Amino acid sequence: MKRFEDYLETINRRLTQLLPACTYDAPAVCDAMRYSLDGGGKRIRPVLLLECCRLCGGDLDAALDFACALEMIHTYSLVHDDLPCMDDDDMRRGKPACHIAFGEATAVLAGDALLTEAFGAAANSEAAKKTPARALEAIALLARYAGAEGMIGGQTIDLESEGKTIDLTRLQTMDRLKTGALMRAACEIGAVLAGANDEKRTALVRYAEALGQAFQIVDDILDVTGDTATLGKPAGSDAQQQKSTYVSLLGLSAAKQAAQDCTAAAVKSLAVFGADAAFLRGLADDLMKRTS
Ligand code: GRG
Repeated sequence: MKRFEDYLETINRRLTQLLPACTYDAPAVCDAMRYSLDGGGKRIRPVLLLECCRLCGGDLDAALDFACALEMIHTYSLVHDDLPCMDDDDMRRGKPACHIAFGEATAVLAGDALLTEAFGAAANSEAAKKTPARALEAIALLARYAGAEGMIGGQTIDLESEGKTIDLTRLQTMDRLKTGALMRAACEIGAVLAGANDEKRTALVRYAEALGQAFQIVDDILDVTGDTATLGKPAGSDAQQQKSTYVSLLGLSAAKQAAQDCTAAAVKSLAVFGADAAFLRGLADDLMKRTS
């Protein structure tokens, strides 16, 4: 997928520029931030943001720092999720987790700093200069979807649910917040920055919700069927932590069917864009077939 690679290159180049140079008085935290952000990540969320912006006729250069901000927030969530007080995982993106490489306290600070820098990047973006009202709305969305009403809320349900069996409705709520909220942030912010009309914005929100659900179901499946080397993070950790997942509640075969159904729903929601949404359709299919 040529367009994916082009986005990836642009995002990675800009992330490197945005990260504070390690000439600060506190280089350890900068090293830990770079280490966690560098390489290994699929960059799905920033790619989604840029593509949704393009699809709605927006300015990609202006939106780029929002895309990077979202990846910083996602990366902070992974750094904190791996901490001993959370999932206590030693490996992430194919290398030792941040707290293993830099120590727990520095990993907490690196996550905090990535979250903070993300809002700085959004506030200082080209979009904020060119279309300040849209950028302000996008910053509010970023806060809402990353916060207690979004990803943090999902992580809270996750922690409360450890060692218990939760029902499918509760699992879906958890996934909608923990995983879906940042997917929704990506698609909705892309639309908002482009000044999309309600019809297009709603279509992209529906796409994001179904895609986020499919993404998490595949994550649950890979935790059972994948191997640690390919995943770049420990396989089997859901069962080890006695977490309820799509696979534990429905079984592998029904979970695979659910992932296909959600992917089909995501694809269907793009009808308003016609042929121009081919990239997003292909992305949904590729994410369902992913191995890591
Ligand atoms: C601890 C603040 C805090 C939040 C935790 C997102 C999250 C909430 C935890 C991460 C662990 C996890 C399994 C989340 C579900 C979403 C998910 C599958 C994340 C992994 O996303 P990928 O596969 O990761 O896009 P890469 O490394 O490719 O960027």
